[in-house]
Amino acid sequence: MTTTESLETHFERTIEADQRIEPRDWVPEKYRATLIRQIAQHAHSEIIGMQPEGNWITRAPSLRRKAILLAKVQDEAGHGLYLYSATETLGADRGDLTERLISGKQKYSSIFNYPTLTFADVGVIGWLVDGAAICNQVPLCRCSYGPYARAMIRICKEESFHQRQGYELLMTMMRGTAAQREMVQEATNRWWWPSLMMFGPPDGDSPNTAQSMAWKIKRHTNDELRQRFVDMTVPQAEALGVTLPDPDLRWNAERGSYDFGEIDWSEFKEVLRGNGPCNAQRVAHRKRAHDEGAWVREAAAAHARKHREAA
Ligand code: BYC
Repeated sequence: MTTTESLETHFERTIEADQRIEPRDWVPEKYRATLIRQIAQHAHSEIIGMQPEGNWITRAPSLRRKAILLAKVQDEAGHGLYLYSATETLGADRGDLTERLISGKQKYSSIFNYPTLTFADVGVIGWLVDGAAICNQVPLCRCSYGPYARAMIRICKEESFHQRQGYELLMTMMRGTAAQREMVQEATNRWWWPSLMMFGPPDGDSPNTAQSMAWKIKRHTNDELRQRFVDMTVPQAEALGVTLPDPDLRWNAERGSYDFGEIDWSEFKEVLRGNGPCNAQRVAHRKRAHDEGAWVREAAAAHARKHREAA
């Protein structure tokens, strides 16, 4: 047996036995590339995801709401940083990944290309967007790659606070005036379908799912998780008193799940092509922040160099 064969066998046995692959282990190049692609996209999503909600920090209606929103947006920065660190254990370079984000070579979640028009959007993002994120990310705590799986455990705990703060905000607004209730309904109407798109293309059009499931990076398909999210969210909408904007949404007793209407996949594709309502703004803002931070990176590098030389 050659060394590569034995390394490959070790990799396959580790996956088969449901144990974790660690940075010291040999992995097939495609496994490494798939993980870097997915984790980098995830990290970029957390960082770009700070923008839509960050838009409301200076206009939060009370000190309490402002403190909650600040904490949530800061958590997202933290998630981005853990995830960039996880890509570094695979040999990726953080500066290079940022460059790929800014130049449009790497994606981030479609959901963050929609505008936040009212303060109800803050609540609806917590409820639906973080709710969808939890559905997608809890299974990632069992991902075969150790550093990613461990980062996801902490991230999921924080996401569940994010989801609750959103739902609590919406509950408060629904107990308020008719205008506030209308704001919640209108925000729900805008965010519902893009939230369903977060789970990715339908299984038949998902080129990466089969291999990622075989490697136990993904534990469920895009459609399975989307269905789980719909089933979880419908009773929450009822408790809240809002209507989900889908006339085809109904309980299917035979399947034990909700049927739902056709998703507009042409909209999803357009957003991925860069033509969503806020793509250009989101990337330009990230680029500006990166350029403005150049002096910090230079100073940190000079400081590290000085210490190395002194040692
Ligand atoms: N948006 O073969 P598929 C958050 C791409 S952060 C854009 O199914 P895969 C939060 C996909 O990358 C939420 N692109 O791919 C933060 C692939 O393109 P490439 C982010 C999408 O990887 C702040 C192509 O379409 N969560 O929750 O097997 C505030 C074909 O798709 C999208 C994560 O990143 C999309 N929605 O499955 C609040 C979770 N969907 O790369 C909340 C980790 C698909 O081949 N990621 N694409 O050019 C995953 O679980 C998987 O990567 C996905 C896609 C389920 C997203």
